Amino acid sequence: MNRTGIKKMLTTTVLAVMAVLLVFSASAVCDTVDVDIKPGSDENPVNVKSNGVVSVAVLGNDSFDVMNINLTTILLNDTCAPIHWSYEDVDGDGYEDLVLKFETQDVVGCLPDPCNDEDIVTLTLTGELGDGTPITGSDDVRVLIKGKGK
Ligand SMILES: [Ca+2]
Ligand SMILES: [Ca+2]
Repeated sequence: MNRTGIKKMLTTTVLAVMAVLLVFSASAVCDTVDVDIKPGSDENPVNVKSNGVVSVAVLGNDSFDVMNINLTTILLNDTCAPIHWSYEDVDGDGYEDLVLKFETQDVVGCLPDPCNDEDIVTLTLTGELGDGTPITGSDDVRVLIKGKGK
């Protein structure tokens, strides 16, 4: 084998290794899921003074069964865990959705500090499926600071 042949072989080997690495890293990427904070509301207002709960739906579809989600792995912005969950078809598309409830004050704790009235903040939900596949999805909320001083 001449010099060019060896060089060609090395290049091919390097390319093959890179391709394998690429496929491997792609498979480790999170599955993106549809998240709808406050199903039925597009504005998703969150009143920072509220002591209620914020509903967050993870929407199922023909290729994603929300039953596969490992509920104990779910976190909002890496910090808040849901206090309650149920399965219902919130958007009426015929596919069961997962509806999570978070304490509003826990969600407020995820917001940037300071936060201004009418700020739009993106919250990200993460979790894992039963087989360990990571999932992620996000939606925006509109911050409401009622009773603020002038
Ligand atoms: Ca919404
Ligand atoms: Ca649905």
